[in-house]
Amino acid sequence: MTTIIKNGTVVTADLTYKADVRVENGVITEIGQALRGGTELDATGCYVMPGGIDPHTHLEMPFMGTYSADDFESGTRAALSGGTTMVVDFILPGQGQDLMDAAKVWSNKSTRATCDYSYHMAVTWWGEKVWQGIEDSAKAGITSFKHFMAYKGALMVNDDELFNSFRRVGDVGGLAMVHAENGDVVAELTAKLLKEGNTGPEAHAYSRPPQVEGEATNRAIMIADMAGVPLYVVHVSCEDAHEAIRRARQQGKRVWGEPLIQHLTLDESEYFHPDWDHAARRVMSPPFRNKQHQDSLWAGLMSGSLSVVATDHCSFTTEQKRFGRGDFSKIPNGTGGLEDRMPMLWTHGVNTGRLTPNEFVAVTSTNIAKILNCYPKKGAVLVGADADLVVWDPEKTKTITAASQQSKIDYNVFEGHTVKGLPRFTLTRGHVAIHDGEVRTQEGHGKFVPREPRPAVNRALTQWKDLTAPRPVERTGIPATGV
Ligand code: DUC
Ligand code: ZN
Ligand code: ZN
Ligand code: ZN
Repeated sequence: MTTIIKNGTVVTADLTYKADVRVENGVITEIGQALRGGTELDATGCYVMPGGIDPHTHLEMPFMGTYSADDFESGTRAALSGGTTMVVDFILPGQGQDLMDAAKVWSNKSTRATCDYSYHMAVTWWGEKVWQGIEDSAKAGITSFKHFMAYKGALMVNDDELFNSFRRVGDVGGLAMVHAENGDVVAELTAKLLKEGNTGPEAHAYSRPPQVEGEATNRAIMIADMAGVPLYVVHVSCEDAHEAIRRARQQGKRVWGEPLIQHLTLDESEYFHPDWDHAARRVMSPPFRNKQHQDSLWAGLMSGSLSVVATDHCSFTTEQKRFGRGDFSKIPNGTGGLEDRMPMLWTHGVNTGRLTPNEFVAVTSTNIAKILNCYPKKGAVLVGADADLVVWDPEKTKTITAASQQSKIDYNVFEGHTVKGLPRFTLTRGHVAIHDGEVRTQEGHGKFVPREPRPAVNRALTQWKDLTAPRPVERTGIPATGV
């Protein structure tokens, strides 16, 4: 089966040039001029780019007494519809559960995926079994490990657990990841707010101020430095966290930050909307912030101190959000965005002049493919790479509305936003899943993408290097003990 993408402009993270692209049996086999022979897709006026990679999704995840509403079928259909051709979902082992047993549960769920996927493993508790599970996970191609510093009493790990797990992850050549919020402070603030009668969705934001994120981000960076492991900080929402990441990078530490499209384009005023449902639908952690924080995130993307734009896609229906009526702490945390990440970032990033099309490719696809060690199979337009491609029409517009979305939920946090820049075609390993607005996804087409470990590069740069082989100092004149 041969497909030729004709008359487009190839845009990668570093090059822009006119060329046709030949796709055979799911991979790119030729890039050149006036290619012939096969089914042709007309890319006139369009950019041919690596499909997006969303490294942060929660599909069909058990969480806060319910399950996130989008599963691997609807979630990946939404992804492809918006030009994203790979998702990385989080395996969430229960307390005491073997990591690889949890991996089996995820692997059953993801048989329905319509595009390729990989996993991060969450470390939600600590013990002998987890120590072994980290190695087993890495051997199975799951080489990134997420730690929750929040959700006390559920997913949260303490600093001793964080340090032990980080060291183990470093030893297997893995990547440590954190949800960085100070869970102890969040729990105290939540209890205080509820006691004082602050029960509405706006109090969710008050319970998680930027300081809890800035503190935890800095702590995670320092612990990763002492453990000798590279660190990826998910959903960076504020200047306080960004500042810690910027400083670490400037010191030569291997630290990456991931802002979400929601935090880049929506702000805290959403929580003060008079309609309870409107506000509750936007409850997520970390919460939306004010304009100053948004400006900081955009500056980070523009300067390169922040590397990846994701979604944390974790969708709940209005009915599920209503579990928290009368108590904001029971509103399931999470918002959707899989279908809208690429068009929203193009509209607010490229069309405004903040990002070049090449930078757009970098932050939506290539950077994360490199960080997660699946480049150039993914994130590239190169001969031999998977034909995960998006033919992007920069002139195409639409107004986002829940009525026409792929996600299963009954609303969209970007409702009413007009975007300019949308896929004309989306290809997943050669299969044309989105064809000029028509959805032709195939349930079960998606395959697991295993990833190789790599050496813990952080070691070479940190001060910890000097302390790796501590030895006692020979001393004379030791004072006598006692009086
Ligand atoms: N934050 C959310 O809003 N939802 C899922 C998990 C998380 O950390
Ligand atoms: Zn999180
Ligand atoms: Zn998440
Ligand atoms: Zn908008």
